[in-house]
Amino acid sequence: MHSFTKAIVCIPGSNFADGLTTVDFGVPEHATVLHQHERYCEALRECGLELTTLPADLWHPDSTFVEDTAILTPKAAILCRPGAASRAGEIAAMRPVIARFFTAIHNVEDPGTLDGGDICEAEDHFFLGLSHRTNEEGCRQLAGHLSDLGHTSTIVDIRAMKSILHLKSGIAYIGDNTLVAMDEMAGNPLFRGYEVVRVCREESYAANCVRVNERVLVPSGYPKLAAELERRGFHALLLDMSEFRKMDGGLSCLSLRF
Ligand code: CIR
Repeated sequence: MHSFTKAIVCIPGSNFADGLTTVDFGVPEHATVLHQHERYCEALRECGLELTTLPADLWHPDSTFVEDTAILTPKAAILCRPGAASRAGEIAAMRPVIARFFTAIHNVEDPGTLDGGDICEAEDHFFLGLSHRTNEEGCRQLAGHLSDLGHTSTIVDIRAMKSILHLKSGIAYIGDNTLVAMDEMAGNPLFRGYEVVRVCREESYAANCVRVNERVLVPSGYPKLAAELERRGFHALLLDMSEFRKMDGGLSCLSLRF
């Protein structure tokens, strides 16, 4: 798995709680949101990343979930086209930031929609989640860009899965040919050939973990997965994500790593 040197993050706004959500875990507490975000940023720095921190964007309460705005590969960036109308404007804000670091920038065009949370990079292969946010045309356009860049991809249809918003709510690639997958997805034949760490139902939320250089960031409060990762030789770094979970957000969504 290639290593990362940089990440982009965006401070959650005071209206973070006005963002989209499908779960009923209560209203995020703003001071705790900020504290958890700060700790997340610190963890990325501990993993050796240099951060670009964008100020809160009050026009877009979901904008702290920067991962949904772009796909960053070693060779190029592909700007997404969010499936949720309230998030469309996040792309215009992200474009100049991405342009500081990437000369090759591609776009997903209408009628394609694509959220970064649906895209799981596993070395040279990408899994493209077909979801209620990312449509077939979005997948088709992205597959074309990826193919031009020398990558292969396969579509994973998650539209019938009520419990997850994005593909990466349910799976993560953590290097060493290993996928972490929620129980419902672990047996998917598309993942044959990978070591699959199955996440039990009670710990489903933790399937959204992130390999960053020597560490795997894992939400705290899911001890079985953390122990299993350690047993397999991965080094878990635990982060409290309680407030982001209330807005359907996972660990991966809070940064763009490259
Ligand atoms: C949304 O519904 O778009 C946000 N409240 C949560 C986005 C989470 N992003 C992700 O899983 N990649």
